[in-house]
Amino acid sequence: MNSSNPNPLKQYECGEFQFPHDAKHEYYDRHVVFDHVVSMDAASQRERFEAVARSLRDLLTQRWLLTKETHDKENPKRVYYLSMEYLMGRTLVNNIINLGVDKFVRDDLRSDPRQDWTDVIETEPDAGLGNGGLGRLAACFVDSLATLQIPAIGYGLRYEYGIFKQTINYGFQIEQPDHWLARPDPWEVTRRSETVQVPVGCRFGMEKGVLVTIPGHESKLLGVPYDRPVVGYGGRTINTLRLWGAATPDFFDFGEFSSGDFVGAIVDRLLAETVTRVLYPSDTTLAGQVLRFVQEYFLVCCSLADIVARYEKSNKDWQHLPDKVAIQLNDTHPAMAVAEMMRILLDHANLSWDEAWDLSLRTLAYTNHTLLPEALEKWPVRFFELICPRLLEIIYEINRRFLDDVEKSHPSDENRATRMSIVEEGPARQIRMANLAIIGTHSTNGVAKIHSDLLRSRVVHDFAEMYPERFNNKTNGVTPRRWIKLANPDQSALISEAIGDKWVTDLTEFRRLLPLVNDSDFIARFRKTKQVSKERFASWLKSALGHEVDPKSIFDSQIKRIHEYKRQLLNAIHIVVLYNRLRSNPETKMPPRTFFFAGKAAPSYRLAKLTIKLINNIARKIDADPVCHGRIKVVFLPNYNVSLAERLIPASDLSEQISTAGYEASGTGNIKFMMNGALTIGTRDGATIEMAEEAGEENFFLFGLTAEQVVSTRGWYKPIWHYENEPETRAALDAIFNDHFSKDEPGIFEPIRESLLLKGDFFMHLADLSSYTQTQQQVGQLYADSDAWTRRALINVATSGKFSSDRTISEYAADIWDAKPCPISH
Ligand code: 26V
Repeated sequence: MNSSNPNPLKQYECGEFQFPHDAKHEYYDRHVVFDHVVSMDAASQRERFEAVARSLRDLLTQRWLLTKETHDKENPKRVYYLSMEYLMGRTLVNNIINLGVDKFVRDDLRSDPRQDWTDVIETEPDAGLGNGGLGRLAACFVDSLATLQIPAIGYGLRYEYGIFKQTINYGFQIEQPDHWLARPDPWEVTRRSETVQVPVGCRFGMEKGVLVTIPGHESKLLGVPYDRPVVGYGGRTINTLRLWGAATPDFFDFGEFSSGDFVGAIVDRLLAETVTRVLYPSDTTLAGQVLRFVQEYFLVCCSLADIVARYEKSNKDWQHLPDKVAIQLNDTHPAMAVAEMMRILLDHANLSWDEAWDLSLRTLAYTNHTLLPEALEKWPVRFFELICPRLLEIIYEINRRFLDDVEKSHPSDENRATRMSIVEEGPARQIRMANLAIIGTHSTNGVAKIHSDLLRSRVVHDFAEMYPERFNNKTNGVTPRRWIKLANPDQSALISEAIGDKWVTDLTEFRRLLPLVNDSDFIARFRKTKQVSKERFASWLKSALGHEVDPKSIFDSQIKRIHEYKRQLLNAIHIVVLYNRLRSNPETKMPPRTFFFAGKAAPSYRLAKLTIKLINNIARKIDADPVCHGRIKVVFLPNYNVSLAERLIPASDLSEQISTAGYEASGTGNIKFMMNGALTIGTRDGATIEMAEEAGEENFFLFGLTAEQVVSTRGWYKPIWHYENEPETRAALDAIFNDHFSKDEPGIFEPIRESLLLKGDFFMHLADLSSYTQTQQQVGQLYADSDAWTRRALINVATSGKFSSDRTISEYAADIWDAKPCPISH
């Protein structure tokens, strides 16, 4: 293929028909005018956005095709990443950066005088196809895979509604639907010809808005692929993110399914299409729901059919499957892949059980992302019986053989067999998806050192004992393209001026900043970039949400899903401690601070939603109190998403990573703050431990109980002791529980009182409060010495190199996948 740009306009310069504008704007103008049948003057910003995006897609199309052709020709081992979530955010600016076409965009596209560039960027909705960390990690991983030129496909679902939009009404979270595909998405390419069929053992119906199964009839769903380009930095490899949309076959049998009822048949059809309508907005528990189960089955079936079809196109012999295919399961959500791969190898390839098992095992690998017991998935056996009975047969056989092995190694240890069985007995038998994933894959990894250790030593101890060689750690990382270069152009420019720009693809280069820690001129310039980011954020905040904040105050941010274990409450209680100090003595010395919170609570998570309400009530009260003016301020930013993180992280001075030790598997926000020159106040949890190791603990604000101490304290921990013996703790809690922040809503925070004081404070807020308060005091003192603060911030940036997702992906490629780059020629 010739990779030079063709001129798609030539065909229009025909007879008296001419393209309306000069050739300089050929792509862009053509898309504005012809895609929307609108004059250049009349086009809306949205139409201009679509035209810019389409022009970029034109520009990358040939590289995208060339990537595919090269992979087809060279037949390298490919990585297939299976994930129910991809939290992509916006694509336009990311693609401009990764393609390296700023200049093209500046000169050609932005010269449209009617185009407001900021507006055009902001018209693009965030692709919010994920809940939080796990989904954003998948997005960083596909970026790194493409940048490292590893042949890879990300498979996921094309939810029409992403994570809900959060608004705040009287301090309460309100959920609104996020119809991000309301308008045609310029990045996606529908590949109808590669549609796959998904057999389902039943029909579906709707009862009170819930998808239910109707046993008796087998049916079929169709999976239609929607492909999105994943541009590697430098634009050489362009991989594909393939999202499946559910559809019903055209050959849908109206008679059989709906007894001649034409309208009923159409309704049935629409029902099948609900399968990919909406993302589940929870990241912990889910009362067993058929729709979520079908979504997981649908992702697995479509993706494996696609993977196997690709394999069969270029390979004759099944024996080489693990040499050509590596499938990574992002948590247990796609763990049915273990059974589905076995089904394909047994029923389609006609292999023996032992051959099939060996190939399947060597092809699949699993990543665990949580230690919360309630987030470990279990599915009722009944769902399997109804929807995919063959997979259940296979799971039973896997379990039978597995339990035989357990019996051999630990004869008559029935408890062990009961603990390790894939099937959990009980009134409603359930399938333990984590057990299935560990037994059926050659690798199980955690996402930070401590997490992998706890996984081995506590959560799945029996399995780690049985298969020690399968367990490993891959500490998370994030992509420096989006999280530094795109989000923080000022800091990026300064760093590139100092050390060149190799860091964009080799973040260990950041270490070369270390000598500059003693360069007072550089330190001043580094501080200036932070100040500029803070001012930019403050002015955005004023215009977008009407809040006024002081860019000279400490910008202190806690932005993440709202969860008890993440302890937004600890932060809130500390704010009340400060507030009380100011009220009792307005002369109290304390550097001005703005506390930013952002995050969504699962719609059914009562306590998390009440925490949002509490933060908002505290914010309102503090705003109204003159003693707090210019001293402390609290802002809850609604609708936390990738785009908001890109704005706030570069503007933050302090990052709050204050989970109860042992509960945050890794965290990835913590990493983004470190790279952008914020200091961290945090517990020894997740990747924060390794970050402090890299930067040196003296450059971190660590506090609180360790994971071991949390466990050993639990037995005798009495939160009430802290209430009775720590005057500031007591005063802060009294203020909250005696309705100081809720005069018109008496008793509203009672469930928080119950949780903290009556039900044992499971996440140990009060145990860590005094240590947290003291450490916050040290934060304030250091901030007063702006040189010392900035030096530490620079040390943090300089030592953040380990946490590039390029490093993480290189480790997966070397240790788990045995995958190598496949360079695409120019
Ligand atoms: C679980 C469930 C279960 C119910 C149905 C919907 C649903 C959706 C997602 C999840 C998994 C949540 C696990 C998760 O997001 N873990 C986070 O993963 C990050 C990336 O590894 C890590 O940095 C965070 O510490 C960890 O909490």
